[in-house]
Amino acid sequence: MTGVLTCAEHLEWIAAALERADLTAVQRATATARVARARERMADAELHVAVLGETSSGKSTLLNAFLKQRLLPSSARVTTRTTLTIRYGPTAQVTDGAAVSAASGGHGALKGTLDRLLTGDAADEVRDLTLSWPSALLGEGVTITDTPGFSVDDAGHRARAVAAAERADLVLVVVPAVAAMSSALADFLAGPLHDHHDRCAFVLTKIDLVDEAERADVLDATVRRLRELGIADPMVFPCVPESVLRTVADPDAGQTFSQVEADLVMLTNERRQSAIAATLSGLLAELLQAVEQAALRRGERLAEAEREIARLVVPDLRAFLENWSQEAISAGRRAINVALEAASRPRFAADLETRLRTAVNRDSVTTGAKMAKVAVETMRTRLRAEAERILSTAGADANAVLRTSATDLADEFADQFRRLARLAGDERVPEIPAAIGATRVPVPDLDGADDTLTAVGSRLSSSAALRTSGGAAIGAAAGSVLFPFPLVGTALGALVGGMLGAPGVTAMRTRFVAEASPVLADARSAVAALVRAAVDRLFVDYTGRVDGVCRRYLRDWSGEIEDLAAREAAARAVLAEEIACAAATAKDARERREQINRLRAAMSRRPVRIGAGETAS
Ligand SMILES: Nc1nc2c(ncn2[C@@H]2O[C@H](COP(=O)(O)OP(=O)(O)OP(=O)(O)O)[C@@H](O)[C@H]2O)c(=O)[nH]1
Ligand SMILES: [Mg+2]
Repeated sequence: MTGVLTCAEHLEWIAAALERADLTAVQRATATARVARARERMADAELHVAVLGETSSGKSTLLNAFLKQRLLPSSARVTTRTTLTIRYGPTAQVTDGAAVSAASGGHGALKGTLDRLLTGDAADEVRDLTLSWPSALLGEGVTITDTPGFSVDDAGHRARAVAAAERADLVLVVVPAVAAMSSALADFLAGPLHDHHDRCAFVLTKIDLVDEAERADVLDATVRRLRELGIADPMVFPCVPESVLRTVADPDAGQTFSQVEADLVMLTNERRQSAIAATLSGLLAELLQAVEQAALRRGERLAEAEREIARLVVPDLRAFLENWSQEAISAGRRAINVALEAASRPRFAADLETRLRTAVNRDSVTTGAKMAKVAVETMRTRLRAEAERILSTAGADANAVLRTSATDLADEFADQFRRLARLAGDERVPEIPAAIGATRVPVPDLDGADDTLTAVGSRLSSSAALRTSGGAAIGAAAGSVLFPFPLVGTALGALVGGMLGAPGVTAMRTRFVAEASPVLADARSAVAALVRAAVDRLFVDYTGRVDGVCRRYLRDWSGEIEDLAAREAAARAVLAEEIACAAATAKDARERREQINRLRAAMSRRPVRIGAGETAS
């Protein structure tokens, strides 16, 4: 932005920037209304003066003084209930914008209508109440608006006063000399008038109610107070509007008010251009602030989109799946290990030996052959059951882990896909099957151990040779079949053979159990090795299934992901441009606002003019 631009140029720039801005419906409506008002203000050459003050401060009386007759209702109570604009017109008449009522005619008819519309219940209904008056008040092309007291909260009095203040180019704030320090005035100056101090002038009324000797002090105190309230060099016009209306009683008083009126006419004349420019620049400054904020918000949203892109991992689908598969594999490994640890429970060894002892000590077990048979049966049942338990636990746990991992993957993938699609300008939601469902992780068998154990048991129990004579050879053969490990098989076989023919069943049982224990331990570790081997195969199967999941994702989604990633990259390039554009708009709006504010400050710098008014009288 270079040079000093005109309001019209600023306004066109603002309107275009607002078109592009991301605004909520409410923000857009406010901005559109402001632009319309700025356009209206530019097209309108009239100077709008609003008279504001607390109730009974003398606003309507001041206007009556300008009108030179008691036309507007005034009283010591809350009187004016709605705004009335007085503008030049060839004939005296009252119109209501909503055309509810209109009146013209003599003083009495007008006064009656104004009384009814301004003070009665009708005041709540009327809109744009206007009094046309056949002489220009405070100069050519000036409209003056009387307002309800801003100190009255009821029935929208304050709201109407605030609206009038916002529309005004120049505000005459009526301050009664008898209560110049009120907190209601301080609040109004700090609130609705806060941004309009440069267009306020103060009319200190009712100065006749202050002792003559104290008038100068009251004026000084009022100026001091206004400075404290943030008005750098307040223009204060002390006067007695009532005096004009009492001309019969006090002809000189009317003359002194005329001086104040002449000062105000001069003020409106002098300040016409700058006041209108101040109104316009105030509107433009507000709009520029809205544009800057919208641009900053947009920039922030775009930057967030960039950060969002940086957080996405799915565009590199292989890496995304690799990451998942590593986690799924270690989770599966952990689950399987936990199941395997249970295999080395010492309690199981003790339990196996107790069972063996109980089986051998049964009354029916009196021969070596029977002992061998029950030993094999016990081992078969228990070892088999334990091995199966371990394997099925490991299998089920691994299966559960894989199912959970696959569901997590599906969720994470769907989420990432959606975010990527959105960034690429696509609102699609992918349909991703929960991946694994009820698929069973197979439990590998124990390499035929069950068949083997069954065969050995039946052969041992039915072997005539074992029942009658020393059967070390047969026992060894049976043992070898029972467990395909030379050490265990041979040891058990030799044990069974050596037992046969020993004296005394009890001694034989004791010896059998003692000798059988280490054999059992060996059998257990042989089965444990079988289990470990089976678990290894289970793990291989598990990792294969994890790979299968990854392959399926690659097969089903890599094309789509590549496509979305390419579109997102294109969108990102546009985004980068938009971010730069939003930042430039924000900067431009800020600079324009600063320029306008500088101009406005320059316009409001002027010599202190404190009207001598009627203090001198
Ligand atoms: N003595 C004296 N009385 C005044 C002066 N100006 C106004 N008054 C009286 O103060 C009272 C209130 O005046 P209004 O003009 O009705 O006051 P207002 O600010 O319009 O009041 P609302 O319409 O209620 O907001 C009336 O009784 C006036 O006669 C003045 O300069 N001197
Ligand atoms: Mg009034």
